[in-house]
Amino acid sequence: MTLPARSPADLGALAQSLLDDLALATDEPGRVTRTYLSPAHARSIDLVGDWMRARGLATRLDAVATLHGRREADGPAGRSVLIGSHIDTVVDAGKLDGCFGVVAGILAVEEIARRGLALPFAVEILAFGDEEGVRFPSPLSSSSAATGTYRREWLAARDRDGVTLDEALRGFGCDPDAIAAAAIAPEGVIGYLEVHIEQGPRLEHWGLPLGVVTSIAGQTRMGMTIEGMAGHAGTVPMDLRRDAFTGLAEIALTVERIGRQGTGDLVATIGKVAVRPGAGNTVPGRVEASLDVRASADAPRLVALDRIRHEAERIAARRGLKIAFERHVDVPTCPMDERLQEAFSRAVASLGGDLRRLPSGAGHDAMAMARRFPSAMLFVRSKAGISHNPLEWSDPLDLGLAVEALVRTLLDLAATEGRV
Ligand code: HGY
Ligand code: MN
Ligand code: MN
Repeated sequence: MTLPARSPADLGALAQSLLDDLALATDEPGRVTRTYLSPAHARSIDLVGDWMRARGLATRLDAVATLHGRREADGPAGRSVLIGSHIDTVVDAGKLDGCFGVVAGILAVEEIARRGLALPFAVEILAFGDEEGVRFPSPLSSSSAATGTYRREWLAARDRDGVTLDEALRGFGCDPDAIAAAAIAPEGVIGYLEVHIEQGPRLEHWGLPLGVVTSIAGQTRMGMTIEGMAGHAGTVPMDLRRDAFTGLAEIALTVERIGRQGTGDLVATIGKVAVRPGAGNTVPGRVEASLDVRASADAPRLVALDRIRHEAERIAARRGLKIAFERHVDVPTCPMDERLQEAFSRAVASLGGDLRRLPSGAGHDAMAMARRFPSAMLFVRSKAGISHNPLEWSDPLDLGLAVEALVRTLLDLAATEGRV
């Protein structure tokens, strides 16, 4: 029995209601914070898993707690199309980042079934639990497991309570020793599609609801540790101090200056700082800070990193401080698959309006998935480009258009499957 196709407005309203429900799965009542392997992550797996099962998808959890929802092909078993994104969030997040990509996949698969349309391939929806790398310095770890590129050293990483990722996985009922089995064989996969909010201002500036992603900016994420000497705020003279925080402050302004001077839309950010011992009447003896450097081309990013490191070491030496860097992430600029970009583009064009392609400054699971599968992304307009912020918002009509575009992309791939 076929049912009338839902309009983009209806699809968008439905997507928004699911996202509103998912946002209630939070570790911090009153705001959206859902970190990897937390109680909120467990609740989100139950909720999204219910949505998948209610729509006839077979669900399973892999060794790194990625939730899989699979719809088999109509007819003889063939290859599969992967659709996914992440359901973990940053601290005090919006409702859309990552989560909408999973909701869009679920609604697109449902919509194809409602319309009585057949797909000659399976569709597997992946809800990744660790894209942001907020609880552990292990961004993209879930999608890395899906592509057999997991870094075993992540398992020894500790969260702010000293719990290792290995312990957290086992406490969650997962088996770190089975991570290799989480890798999806590339032979049977047509490609990976990710629908995601733009998290930037371009589509809004162009007056467009959707855009096709050309490439994802390379990024390097590091930890900086600066050691000085803690001391009494009332007795240590200013010229005898080895203040780790003021050392970081000078380094932070240097990072900003180098970021501003960079090319290739270079950006450089210090987003997280821990000052030790953290007492108001004590000269800071130690500071731990994050460093995040990105650019749409690899050369400007690598040049900036060298300059930052060199100048930070000079500042530390002049101030009698010791500085150490630890590299957590180093991913090159990631081009998206041309054939899948074309499929997304035809789908967007069929909805009317202009078609624009754009690079992504934000990182995504598609960077990890592209290591093993042809991968592509579709962006949805973000109001004022805001993200990683509770003010993050996209017009539900735009969300519905994205779901409809994903439906049409799957149908486009269905039309060519078997002939490629
Ligand atoms: O940091 C990023 O680019 C992504 O939001 N995890
Ligand atoms: Mn994010
Ligand atoms: Mn994201």
